[in-house]
Amino acid sequence: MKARLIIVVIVLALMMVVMLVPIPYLSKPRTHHITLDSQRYEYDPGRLEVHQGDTVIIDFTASDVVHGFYLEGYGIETRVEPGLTKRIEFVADKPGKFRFRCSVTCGSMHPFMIGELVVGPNTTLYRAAATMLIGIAGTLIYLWSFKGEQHE
Ligand SMILES: [Cu+2]
Repeated sequence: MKARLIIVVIVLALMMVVMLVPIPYLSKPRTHHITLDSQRYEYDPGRLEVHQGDTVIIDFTASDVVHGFYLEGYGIETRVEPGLTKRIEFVADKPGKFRFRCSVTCGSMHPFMIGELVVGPNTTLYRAAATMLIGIAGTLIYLWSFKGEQHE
């Protein structure tokens, strides 16, 4: 009897820990302020990393000629003239990898002017899934603890 109570307490405690222990940096939505420069035929930086739910503010500039920014999956498009700054702001609500590419024909290698936005998973979802698994495992262990008794 006592062993069963201990199982229940341990399982509940584990669920609480997984659900509530803060993981700084990952838990809270952040605002990323990114300066993205473009010139033939690349973006600097070429890869942006955020997490789902984060707000992304991009100050988009061009160093040589007019360049564009088209973000696949999010359908965001803009262009900027050299010397100017275009602000792009959005919430990264879709997880996954998305390419962004130049939408202005800027030269012979223009089709290869591609960057990547990586939107990492929402950790709240992972926590919920982990909590559920612990709950299921705990329930199975609890039920299994009755197994021997029924035959006695
Ligand atoms: Cu281009």
